[in-house]
Amino acid sequence: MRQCVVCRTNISPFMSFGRQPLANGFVTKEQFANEYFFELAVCFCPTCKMVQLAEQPEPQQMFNENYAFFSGTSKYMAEHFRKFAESITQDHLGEPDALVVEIGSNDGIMLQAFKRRGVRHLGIEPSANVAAVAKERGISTLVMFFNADTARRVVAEHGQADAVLGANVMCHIANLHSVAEGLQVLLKPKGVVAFEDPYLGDVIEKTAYDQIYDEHMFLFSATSVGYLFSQYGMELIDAVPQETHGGSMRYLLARRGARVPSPRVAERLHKEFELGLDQPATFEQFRRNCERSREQLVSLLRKCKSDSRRVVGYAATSKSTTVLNYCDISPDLIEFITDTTPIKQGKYSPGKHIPVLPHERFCERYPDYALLLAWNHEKEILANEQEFMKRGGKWIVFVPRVEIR
Ligand code: DWN
Ligand code: SAH
Ligand code: ZN
Repeated sequence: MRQCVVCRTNISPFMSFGRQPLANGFVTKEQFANEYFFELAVCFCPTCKMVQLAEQPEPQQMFNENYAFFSGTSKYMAEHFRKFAESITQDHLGEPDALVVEIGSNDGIMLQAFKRRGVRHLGIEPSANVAAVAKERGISTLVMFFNADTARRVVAEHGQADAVLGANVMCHIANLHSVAEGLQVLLKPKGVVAFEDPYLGDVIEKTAYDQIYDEHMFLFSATSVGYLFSQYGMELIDAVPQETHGGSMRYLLARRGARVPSPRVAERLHKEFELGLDQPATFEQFRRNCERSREQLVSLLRKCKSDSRRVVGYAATSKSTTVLNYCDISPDLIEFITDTTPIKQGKYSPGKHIPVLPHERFCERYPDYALLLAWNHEKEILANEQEFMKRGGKWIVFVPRVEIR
């Protein structure tokens, strides 16, 4: 038995993905013998409705000076963050000398839009290598983990913030209580918090189980986010669906009574009730859907192999670590994975040790099939890979269902 991180109710896992390595733990051959593994299991709390990992590696083990994910690898995401910054500036930065703080600012992909507008900004980013890229771009960055202590330090040095932003970071932080306390400290009385993360509703509807890996400690819904922050004198004032990362939700929060909540909040809570996101049976069904997806993907890849077809993985995403390890997909089924990130290239995928090679290697000799491991970037990738398709190349996808396209 474990206790829910949010409300301390006793909980137990509804499913396990077995032994998993760090999702971004790309390794050299010398590191194979000492690779770290942990049990990736997921729990649902019937009281506060938070979906959470039973166990997460230490934050410093995942987020450090060798962090492998650089946000700037997707042009579509850069455009998404430009629009995010624009909507915050228009709707929430009325005050002169307003301050924007971003948690998990990575290489500065979002803050650069505020910098360009001359808005006072600060990024809080513990992974020193990605933070260094942001700093080179002239973006003020504090290389620290966000928590209540960090928030107090920021307030002492810069004052309170008009907007505190986060993308794909809140769901990474196990100590949500310290985050919520930190937001209480950091936010001006009329300030706004806006953060987005992969949405539980999309994960369930699309059987997108690859959103579950070490870094993703939580799968949020409006219901669970509202519950958590209500304990800290804050309320959900909006919930806006996003297409990014295969289906995300942007949550806007303010101090209770400071803003009038949008009718979208009540509508979303009702939709989540209809979807059964508060019911254990929904997660039992999800587990069965994952098992079926695994069987279908493995038998499709085995068939490709017996037909002597070449299959290459496209994009060495964090998400793919769960898929490859859960489905036990080794280099006998996938020749290599192509990825544009220099620090992943020349290394091997976590756990299954599939070689990661630069994009040029993909173009040099197109395979028969590309397994679309970055299915969330499908539009961008297909636009770039017209030539592969012209030459008869096909995509194997597994979300929302296993199929060849
Ligand atoms: O939440 C998180 C999100 C924001 O980013 C983090 N925990 C880690 C990471 O997750 P991911 O690795 O699943 O992210 P992406 O954006 O789906 O994948 C990016 C990877 O795909 C990079 O290694 C670059 C690669 N890529 C590529 O090789 N060619 C991406 C695109 C768009 C491409 O055309
Ligand atoms: N916001 C970017 C990066 C997401 S990856 C984007 O959406 O593309 C998650 C980032 O959060 C990593 O850069 C990681 O180092 C950072 N992070 C993890 N824990 C954190 C914490 N406690 N405080 C601030 N950033 C954190
Ligand atoms: Zn709970």
